[in-house]
Amino acid sequence: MSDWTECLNFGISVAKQAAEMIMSSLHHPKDVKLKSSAADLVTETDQRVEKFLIMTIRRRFPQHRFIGEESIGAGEHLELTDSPTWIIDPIDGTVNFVHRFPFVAVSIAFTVNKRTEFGIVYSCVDNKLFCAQRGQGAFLNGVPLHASGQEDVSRCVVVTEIGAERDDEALTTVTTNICRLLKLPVHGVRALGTAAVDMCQVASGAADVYYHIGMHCWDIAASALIVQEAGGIVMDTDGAEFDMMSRRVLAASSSAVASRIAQVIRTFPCRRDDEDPCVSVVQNGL
Ligand code: LIP
Repeated sequence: MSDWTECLNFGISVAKQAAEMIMSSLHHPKDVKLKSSAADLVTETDQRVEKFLIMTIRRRFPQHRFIGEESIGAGEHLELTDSPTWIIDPIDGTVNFVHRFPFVAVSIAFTVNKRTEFGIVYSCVDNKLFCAQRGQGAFLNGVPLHASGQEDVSRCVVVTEIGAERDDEALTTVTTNICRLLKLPVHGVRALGTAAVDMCQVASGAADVYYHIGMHCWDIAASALIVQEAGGIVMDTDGAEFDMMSRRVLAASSSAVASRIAQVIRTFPCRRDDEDPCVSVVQNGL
């Protein structure tokens, strides 16, 4: 079995440098542009950090491939192959970054043969480095992480996101899901504005559930492995096997809680991350 520790250590070193770039820009004026909706933002810092990460990693590992949020946003084709691939969100929580809401993270996942070998989530404001290497556990600043193991859904804290979609179907689904969970009941529902950090709360046991419809592979590829290596469950929102390209995820403290949440939440249609926009337009007659 290959050991990707050298890549992991290099990934941690560049994630820390990226976090310094983000923190040095957090309190400065930002050039903000819109992407898919009025709530889906990008700044020149997002683009500069992603360019730094890809250039620096490519110089060290020239044969590796990359999937970067802002590169894809600029029109690059998204294809996950068997090659060693770095899946990068340079600033997860861009809206938070623009508003200086103190939850922004660098998220870096590394896949080989389409399987995540390690994940890194660096929460910049509170200097929390979450990381995991397949089969070797999950850690927060070097201390082992363990999911809560909670099996009673009525004793759960649930983390989710409103997301960037603003159409009626998405907003109705998102708000109805939150109401259905509150009526179960659960102890509470939280949203930090960054999927990666949201999901790491399940790995640390500070939350018991994270679910989201509409996020992207770069938001959750790293934190999905971190949850799994911390003993948590990661699956699709209907209980099927997790598929990082599906734009749906359910992470939980236990199978019992995961199954109960999967019964309650509903989804809305999202184009897969790896779906060719032209093909789906033709197929759907859009
Ligand atoms: C964000 C996610 C967050 C979601 C936002 C956005 P970004 O990613 O982490 O969970 O609610 O709509 O997708 O765009 O800041 O990298």
